[in-house]
Formats: sequence, C-alpha cells, structure tokens
Amino acid sequence: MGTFLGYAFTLTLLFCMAQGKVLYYDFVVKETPINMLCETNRTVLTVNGLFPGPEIRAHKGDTIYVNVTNIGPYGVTIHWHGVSQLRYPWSDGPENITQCPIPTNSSFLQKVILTEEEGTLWWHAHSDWTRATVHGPIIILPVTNYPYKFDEQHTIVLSEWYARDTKAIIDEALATGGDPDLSVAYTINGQPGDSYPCYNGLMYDITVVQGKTYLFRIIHSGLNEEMFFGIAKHNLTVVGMDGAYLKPLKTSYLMITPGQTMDVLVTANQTPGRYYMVFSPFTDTDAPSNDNVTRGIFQYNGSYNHSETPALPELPGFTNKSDAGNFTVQLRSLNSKEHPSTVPTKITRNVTITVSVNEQPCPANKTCLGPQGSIHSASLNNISFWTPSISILQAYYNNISGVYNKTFPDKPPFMFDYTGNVSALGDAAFVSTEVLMIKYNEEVEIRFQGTNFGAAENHPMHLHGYSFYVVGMGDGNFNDAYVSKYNTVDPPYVNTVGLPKNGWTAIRFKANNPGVWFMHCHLDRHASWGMDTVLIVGEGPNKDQKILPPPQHMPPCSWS
Ligand SMILES: [Cu+2]
Repeated sequence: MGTFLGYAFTLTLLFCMAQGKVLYYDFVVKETPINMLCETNRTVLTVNGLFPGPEIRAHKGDTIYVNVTNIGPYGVTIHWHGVSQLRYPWSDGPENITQCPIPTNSSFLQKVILTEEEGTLWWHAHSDWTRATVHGPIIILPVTNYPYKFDEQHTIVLSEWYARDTKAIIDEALATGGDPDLSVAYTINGQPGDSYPCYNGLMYDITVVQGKTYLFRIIHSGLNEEMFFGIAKHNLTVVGMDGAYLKPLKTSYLMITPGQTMDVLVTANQTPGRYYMVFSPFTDTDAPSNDNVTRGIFQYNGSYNHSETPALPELPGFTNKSDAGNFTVQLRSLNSKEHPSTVPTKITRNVTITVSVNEQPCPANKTCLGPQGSIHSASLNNISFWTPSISILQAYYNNISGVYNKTFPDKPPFMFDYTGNVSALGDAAFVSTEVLMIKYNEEVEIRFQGTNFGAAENHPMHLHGYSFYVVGMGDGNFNDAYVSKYNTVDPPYVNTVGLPKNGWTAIRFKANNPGVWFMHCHLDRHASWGMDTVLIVGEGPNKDQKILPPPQHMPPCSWS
C-alpha cells in the first residue's frame, strides 16, 4: 500500500511538472498619450500604458492567467495568437466569435494554456482595429535546451502607426464602403527611426560584441502590409517560426506577414561599425499601400568612427513577388528526434477555399466610396463573413439557434479560371455567417486558392486553435497533380501562412482540439471586409475530448 501511494505521489508530481507552472499577469487596457512622429498629446489605446505592450514570458507547458481590465472608451477583446488553447476556446478572444467584448470598467480573467508551443508568439486585441496599439510578445522558453546556440536574445516588435484612432478609421471605412486610411509609419519597438519627419534621435538600436550570436524574436504585429527585413552585410539564420522550430535557414532577407513571428540568429562577424536593420514593405498589389521604409541600428561596441553613415541592406523591391516566394518556400520544420513532425497523411476531409477581394453594389439612394462607387468587400468561397452581434461559441455551447449557419461549403460554389481573367464574372459575394463543421480527429486538408478579383495580393491566412503544416504552395490554379509533390516529411508548422497572390497553398492538421475557431486573413482591411470564417470542431466520445466548461464569468452578451 505504502509503495502504491509512493508511486501515485511520484506520478502526480511528474504530471504536475509536465503541466508546468501557473503564472499571473495584470493587463489594464487604457488610453495613453504617446509622442510619435510630429504629434504630441494624442492618446492611443494601450495595455499598461506601453507601446508595444508588456511581454509575457513563460516556459513550455505553463498556464498563464491574465486579468484583463478595460478602462478604455469602448469594449475590447484580447487574443493569444498562436496558442492552441487546447479544449478551452473560452479565452481565445476574437470579438463575437468566442466572446463578447469586455465592456468599459470591467474585467475578464483569461486563461492561456500553453501545451506544445515553444518559441515566440504574441497577444493582441481582436476587436475592431484596436490591435494597432494593443499588442505584445509571448516568449515561451524551452524547459530543457534550445536546439541552437546563442549569447543574447532580443525581441523586435514591428508595428504600424496610424495618424488617428484606428477604430474610427475602420468604422468610417465600413460605413462608406471606401478604403480605410493607410498607416503613416512602421515602428520597431515603438520607434519609427530616422527615415521619418520629426526624427528626435530615438531609433531602435542594439549594441553588439564582435563574435557573439544574437537571437532576435521578430513579431509582425502590423495591420495591413507584409515586410521584408534584413541587416546590412549580416546573414540571418531563421531557426523558428510561430512558436515551433525550423531547420536553420541561412538568408540575407526575410519576408514576414502580419501575424507571423520568426526567430532569427545573427552573428556579429563583420568589421566593427554601424549597420542599418531595415523593414521594407512587400506590396505586390494595386491596392494602396504605405511605402515607408523603417530603420534601426545594429552597432558594434568599441572604437571606430561612429559618425559614419551606416550601410543599408540590399532588400527586394516593394513588388518583388518572386523573392518573397523564394524565401517562404525554403522553410522546413526542424523534425528532429526531440521535435518531430507529425504530418497527417490519411486525409479524411478535403476542403478547397477561394480567397477573394470583392465589391458589393452600392444600395440605391446611398453614396459609396469603394471602387467605381461600390462597397469594398472580401470573401472565402464567395461568402463574405458577417460577424454576428453575439458570440458564436456561446451560441454553439448553449444550443442557441439563429446566430450562424452550419453550411460553409467544402468547395467553391462553381469552378472557374480562378487566377485568370475574371472580368466577365460578377464579383459580389454572398454576405452571411457560415461556419465550417469538422468532426473530432478528422485529418483535414485545406487548399486555399487565391483569385484574381479586385486588387489581388498575398493573403496571410491565420487559423485559431491550431498550428498547421504547410505541405504545398505555388502560383496559379491548384492542380491535383501537385498532391504527389507535397512535403509531408518536414513542412513548416505555423499558425499563419502567406497565400501567394494568384496562387495556392495547402495546409494539413488533425482536428483534435474541439471548439469554435476563427480563420481569417491577417490583413485587417480584408478581415473587416469579410475574408473570414469559423471552424467548429466537434467533440470526441471520451471525457478528455470535450470542450472544458466555461469560466464562471464571461463578458456579457446582450442575451445573457
Ligand atoms: Cu487578405
């Protein structure tokens, strides 16, 4: 008996260790004055008065409670981007998908459950466009070892800065049907740097020591533009992405989309001096874009001429689609003994989704500011997602009808030459709240197919509740012959993937996380126009295959 209890105790202890520690954070969402560019005295929404927001630092397997208190002027929600939240969609955050907004002067205790994630992720507001200034890093350290070596680590948060309140920008654009304002600057850890007016001597810089290797955790929190990144005369070695390890990839530049994170090693092995690190937009589209270039400094310690103009990296041009694609297709997951890849190979559910930028006709007796007097719109499988006014998760869990339809289709409504000349086809989409129903443990493949409607471009597609394997990607229309060329050995395991302009991307995952999971383009203007849907993954027969019970207090929806 004593031995049995001893074993039980040891097992319990091991189980607790495997579950990790419990951490607590306090987030206060509030208006904060931030000086930026030539402006002073404007307030923006922040967490704890910081831009970018506070870092969450944890170890693999930890559970984090974040008490989010909103004292801002309107309701907000917070999402833990890339955290699968196993069986616990209640804290995932997208507004009116898994919760209603946290009203002004109230709190919501959110539980962030880390399981397999290891590396760099981030958190951000998931209501309106408030994530422009409400975002910050989630650093997940390994419990034992890193699969690579470095001397120091630094986090780089790239943000997009707007000249006025981002909620007002998108509310106004949706009301008129026109283009939302462009951002006016990109910032590195809150600093726009020396390429903008009113440069005040403040620029992100890092001082390095000859011979040392630096781990940069790069987070693209921007709203609407993909980015190239490089450091003059220094190679980058990409070793992780979206909270999972990669085979080391040596490159002179990165292409990173909104929503993605990349862990990059840089060795200070050049002549001591000052070198620019640069973010330069990738804007392969007819849509308007912010073509500013943002700089920080990578400088060596020691004695040399510090006043010499720093060297600039040679980055691909703004519209260089082939360099963007060439970088992305080289990414491979680490697939080591400690970090194996488990790519689904017995696909039981195959879904094809067209991804389109559309126009809706302007209602009679109204003036609309979209292209040729229409309304900007976007869609998946020709359905422009309509966000309901109450949470889909609560409607699903409590069997409330009339909030959504379970009829998101597995195929586009009709076949056409998706990436060819589509000018003869009408490009209005069907506005509705349609969700894709998936059975527990199905092995799912989704083929995203870009289309040539509207201003075609790269779409960073993001799935909540899961990371997925990117098994294939290419230009033009998908063809069944491509299946035999899929990488099912070591494809990258990510939560956001750039669907190439007028191209296709195939992803795979095992549907072992029951819940209500948002899937959308991470360019906010497209998400706001309807380039979204929801996956409802059903429960399995066993107790540990069901959605965990909701917390005692969820932010109220109008019917509760
Ligand atoms: Cu998009």
